[in-house]
Amino acid sequence: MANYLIGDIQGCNLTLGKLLELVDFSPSKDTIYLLGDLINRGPDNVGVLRRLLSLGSSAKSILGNHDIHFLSVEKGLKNPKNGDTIQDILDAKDRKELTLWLRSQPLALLAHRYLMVHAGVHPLWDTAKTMALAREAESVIGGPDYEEFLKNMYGNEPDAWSENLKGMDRIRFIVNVLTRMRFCSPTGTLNFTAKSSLSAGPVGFSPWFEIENRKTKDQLIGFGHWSTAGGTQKNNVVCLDTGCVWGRGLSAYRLAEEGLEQPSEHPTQRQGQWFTQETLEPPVAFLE
Ligand SMILES: [Mn+2]
Repeated sequence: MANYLIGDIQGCNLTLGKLLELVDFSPSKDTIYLLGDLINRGPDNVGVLRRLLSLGSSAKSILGNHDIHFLSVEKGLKNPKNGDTIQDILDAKDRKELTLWLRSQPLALLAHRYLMVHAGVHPLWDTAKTMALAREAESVIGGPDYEEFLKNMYGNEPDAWSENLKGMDRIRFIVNVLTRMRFCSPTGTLNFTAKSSLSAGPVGFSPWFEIENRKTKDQLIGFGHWSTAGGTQKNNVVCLDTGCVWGRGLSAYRLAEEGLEQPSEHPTQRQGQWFTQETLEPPVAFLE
């Protein structure tokens, strides 16, 4: 009965297979939690999705920005971007089934004491609020206003949270936090101008998990999305994006069974065990 958090797969199905062998994954006993960006930039997106579907309830996924981007390309609302590799899903005979499955995946999960998101958690949201807002956005992505959402989801505004946000502005903000956020101000303003190293944020902004008084500071959180933060394990957060598609590796973090942890001042450090499979796919540069 092992539970694993796994970072951004991005179509690296071969590496995912090897990682599951490495941890001796048994679908009848174990559960893997995939932290979003299941597809894109890597070579075998169809393979990843079919594998996850076939694993049923032993693989639980959340959506990342690349997964949602695919939905808007699939719907014909966006052209593929330079470096996108999602054509294999568009050409697949089970395209419709795979797309429907993606649309029904959540934006956040709460399991084994971990809050799981692709990118981050807003400093003004506690765990219950985060889950409630994720459910709000999921019902739009999986519901009849789906096309309206895809038409309106691109954009960095609004950049601050207010309970009064309504309609697509509200949904866009929720999705931006959960699937794209990296840097944030202490009062919760988002900034999307910087993407690289943790220390290279714009003046006045920090990585979201370093905001001192964020409301989830006592909540264990697993996330992906930020390959330069991959392996980070502090402030109760653990970042699983270890840059598989950039030629580095795909990581799984085995959660300790509840009640069996060793006491430690750093809850994430007493919990998990890391496994990393070196990337087996060709470097992403060769795919572009
Ligand atoms: Mn991402």
